[in-house]
Amino acid sequence: MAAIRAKKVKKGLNFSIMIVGASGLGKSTFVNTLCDGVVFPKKDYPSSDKLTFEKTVVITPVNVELDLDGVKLSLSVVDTPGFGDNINNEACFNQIIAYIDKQFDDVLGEESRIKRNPKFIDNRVHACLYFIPPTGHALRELDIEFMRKLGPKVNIIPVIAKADTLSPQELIDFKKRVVEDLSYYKIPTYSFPYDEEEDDEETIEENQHLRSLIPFSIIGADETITEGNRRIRCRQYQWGRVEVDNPLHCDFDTLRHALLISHLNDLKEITNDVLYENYRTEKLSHIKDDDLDDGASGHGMDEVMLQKGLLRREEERLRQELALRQQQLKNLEARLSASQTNIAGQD
Ligand SMILES: Nc1nc2c(ncn2[C@@H]2O[C@H](COP(=O)(O)OP(=O)(O)OP(=O)(O)O)[C@@H](O)[C@H]2O)c(=O)[nH]1
Ligand SMILES: [Mg+2]
Repeated sequence: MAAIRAKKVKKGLNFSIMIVGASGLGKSTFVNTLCDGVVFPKKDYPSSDKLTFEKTVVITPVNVELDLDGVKLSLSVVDTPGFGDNINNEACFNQIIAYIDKQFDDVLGEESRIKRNPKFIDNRVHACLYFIPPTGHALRELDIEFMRKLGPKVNIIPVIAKADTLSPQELIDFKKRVVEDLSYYKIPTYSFPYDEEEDDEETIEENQHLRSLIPFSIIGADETITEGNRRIRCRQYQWGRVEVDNPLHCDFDTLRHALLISHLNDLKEITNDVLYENYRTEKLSHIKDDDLDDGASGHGMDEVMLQKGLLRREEERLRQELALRQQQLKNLEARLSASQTNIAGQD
């Protein structure tokens, strides 16, 4: 398993994550912290004496090239507008879900083409970080509803935003309550799956540890200080500072490693083999139902075209397979007749 992973990692990788959550929870700051650079610059507003982020109002995918110990990772980060202060959260939800669906549809469309487009870019979202506000109470109805909608389409990783605003004990209690809620409301989240029989002990232990950290506590910061030759990313307060990369202060570094290194392939595989496959099956079964209901002239011409495309592709695949088999048969016959000639010659 590790060998296969290492091989894939060497080739250069791409990965796509989405950041979702209520407004002002530090989503854009997190992106900058994750990429260790300024993906979203701060703006200087005349009404304020502080530099601050521009509010994210549209879904913004950005591509960032990262170098992880010599391994190139092309990371697509999809920042989404914060919801919660909005009268119409529904519109915001729909916009986010439509984005995820659109990436699935693009792949489905591409698969149905006879000739693949070499320039096609697969933008399916492999992981969605869901930012939970650090209320210290429990999950809000809004969070439950949204995560339940998102869960069947994307690997959700719940995180507690601005974890530095809770005391260590408050954080422990809050995490416990969130875990109870996730289970009680049957919210499908990415669970760092492992197989007791197939996986080695180290993998099982690592995954159990990561599972025990859900929901990951997150601190985002743009500030960096230097102590000796140590570069520290932190938020400073009068009483001291909280360090982003210190596992004693929050789970940021552990989550970053899991996302971008250790579990990147697993998240991609689940996206392709389970989430996309479910989406595809459902979509195609709808096409069939629609055809039965309305006949081919009914609504959804795009979908009829899509189904025709899939059939055409299957036909092409069978034709190619037939040609290959015929060629193999010819080769076999040629070898057979050559060996018969040889035998006749020996006689
Ligand atoms: N205490 C604390 N503040 C944070 C943290 N992360 C970000 N902030 C601050 O929270 C404010 C909002 O941060 P943003 O990153 O713009 O939040 P956002 O979720 O992108 O906001 P919208 O785009 O409006 O949804 C900024 O002033 C940040 O400096 C954190 O981990 N802890
Ligand atoms: Mg933002």
